[in-house]
Amino acid sequence: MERIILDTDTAGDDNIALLMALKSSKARLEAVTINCGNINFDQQVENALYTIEFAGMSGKVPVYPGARHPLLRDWRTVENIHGKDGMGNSFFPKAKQRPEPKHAVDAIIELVNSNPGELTFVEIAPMTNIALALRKDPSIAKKFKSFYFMGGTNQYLGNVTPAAEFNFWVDPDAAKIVLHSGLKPTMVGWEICMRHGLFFGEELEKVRDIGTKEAEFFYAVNRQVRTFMRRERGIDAISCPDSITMAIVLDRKVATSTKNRFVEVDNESEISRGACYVDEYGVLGKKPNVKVVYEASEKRFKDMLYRLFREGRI
Ligand SMILES: [Ca+2]
Repeated sequence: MERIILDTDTAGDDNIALLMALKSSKARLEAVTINCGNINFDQQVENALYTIEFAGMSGKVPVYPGARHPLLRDWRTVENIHGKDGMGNSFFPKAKQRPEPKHAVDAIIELVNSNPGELTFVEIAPMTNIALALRKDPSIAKKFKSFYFMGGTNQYLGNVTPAAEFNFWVDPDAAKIVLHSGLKPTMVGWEICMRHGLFFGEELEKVRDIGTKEAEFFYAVNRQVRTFMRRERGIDAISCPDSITMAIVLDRKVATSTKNRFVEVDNESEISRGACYVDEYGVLGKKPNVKVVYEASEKRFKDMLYRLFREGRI
């Protein structure tokens, strides 16, 4: 049983990762924390609350709003990718559950300190909250059971600039703090999503035909991403970086190859802001600080999602 804290900038695929954690028999979601990133901050909070209600878990999983801004940088939100509401322009009704008054950073510190060695942290957003938590109480770095993040790239193209993946780009300073904190995280880079975490048009229509509310939810929250990918990237597909990360957390066999590597992020230059460097040959002579996922099983990942769509549970 994984007891999970999920940090999210809730839009599009974040909702699916959240739904997976809520619907997994192998996980208990202890808290959701919200980090600035994809879209308007308060809308992200609402999206997390809505997804919890959608899963029939209203009132059972607390949502803590966190950092509304990266540590040092300005950034741009991506409503153009996820829709104005971050939910494919579904404009779902407001959930009954309201966010907690406590700040995400304090919630993380308290939860980890009262459950040392027990909690798995899943980061599917820029890393501002966890960086602030690590600055406020550095001792928590050694108190996670495990730590996974979706972010960066391993010898691959960026998606927000030629150099950088979005989560690392939004807050490279926070990513730097986390990488050098002694946490030993597992990394799922953007390339894993592009190689193994795409749903193409025909598959999407098949998902829609399943006709359950979970299948329809998946189709709806990703609708705008599909339009964006068609128009801007020239492929009829949607990308699932956060849900493939959650699949790896829930079933280790989804990650078929991992390597310990030294990973660094560029938080100094402007053109390469947020660029991620995985020292493949160990030329820097630095001790590996990250377990990098090199390959994943697309079949295992999608089988898990299809189970969720058909049976409402995984
Ligand atoms: Ca995300």
